Amino acid sequence: MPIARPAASVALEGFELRVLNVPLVAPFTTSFGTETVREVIIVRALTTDGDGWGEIVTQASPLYSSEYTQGAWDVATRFLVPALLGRGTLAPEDVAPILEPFVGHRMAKAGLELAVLDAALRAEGRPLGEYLGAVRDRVPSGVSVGIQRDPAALVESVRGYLDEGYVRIKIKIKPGRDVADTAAVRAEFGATPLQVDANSAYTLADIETLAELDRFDLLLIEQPLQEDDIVDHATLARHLTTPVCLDESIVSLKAATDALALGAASVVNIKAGRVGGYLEAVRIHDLCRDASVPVWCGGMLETGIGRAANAALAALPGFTLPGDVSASSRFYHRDIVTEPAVLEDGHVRVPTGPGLGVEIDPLALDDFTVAREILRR
Ligand code: SMG
Ligand code: MG
Repeated sequence: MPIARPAASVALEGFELRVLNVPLVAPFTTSFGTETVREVIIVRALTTDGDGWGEIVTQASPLYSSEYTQGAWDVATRFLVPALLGRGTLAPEDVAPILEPFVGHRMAKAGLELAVLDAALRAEGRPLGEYLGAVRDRVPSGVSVGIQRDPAALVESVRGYLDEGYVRIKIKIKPGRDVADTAAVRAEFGATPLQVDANSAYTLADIETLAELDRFDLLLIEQPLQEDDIVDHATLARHLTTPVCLDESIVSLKAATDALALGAASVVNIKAGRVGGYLEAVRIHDLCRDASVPVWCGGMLETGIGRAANAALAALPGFTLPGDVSASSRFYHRDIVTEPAVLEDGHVRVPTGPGLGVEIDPLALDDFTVAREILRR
């Protein structure tokens, strides 16, 4: 369903942007590298009716996508924020059209849109979940497990998450760390819903290796090939019994439409940052729902701000698979919100307060801030 009732306009006074360095509880390793600190941009929209918060989910280096933190900071401060402040009074639904002339930079746009949306909804006393069309008050919680030292260490890591109650396991794979790792987890945890994520680490030359994963009864294989390999993903999908899910490739409603038309994906990972905002994310959800294609909510190691918004998004009816919407403690000892998301019976609650429904912990925010700039009208 498209957004049923638009949000009210807000009068923008400015934006505050901060780069945060938030330590991770443990290193997180994917096919493209290892992170020990989450470098992220937090946005605060300053309006005459109060503040709103958003998160730009870029990483320090352009390894997951072409976007990265310093690039997002530059484009936001140089082009995107001035365009929004130039408009002055605007509704959250106006943000994407105003920023549309600037090519790409979807994560930066998404973080700004979320801050405006949060400000508008807080002023109206309306929860984000209700605005987006949530139909659940809690969402099943999956966990993304990074590449470990060896398959035995991976099994122990997975065991810990299952003991905590996570209802679905995703393991990261890369060439040389795929079949044996998946086999080890499947052998130890027979009935566990399991999926793998390659973060674009393969080519069609690896098609027979990827086909070996078919015997592990996986929910899906996520983004085996490059971002723009849509036709190759379709070729691969015809060769595998494991459903192919796209993450990096789905950068917009148009990309999702094309991928489905070509048979490149039978499952879609929706990340608001990657597609330019929560409103575009809802449009992709609607497209997939109409096409009976299951979707799930991806994660970008969000702080409590983005994590609250992801829980709201994941509560829409088409999100029929558990998402990477974990408890805050999966990544952080200390979050920047006063009530970080917790795991309850394998689920994360959808906040019910106005806007994001979470409050910022100003001390934590200050402690993690490494750069700060305020732009005013
Ligand atoms: O937030 O739980 C999370 C992270 C989930 O694995 C995750 N995200 O490709 O899906 C993905 C990755 C992108 C970030 S990797 C550093
Ligand atoms: Mg992924």
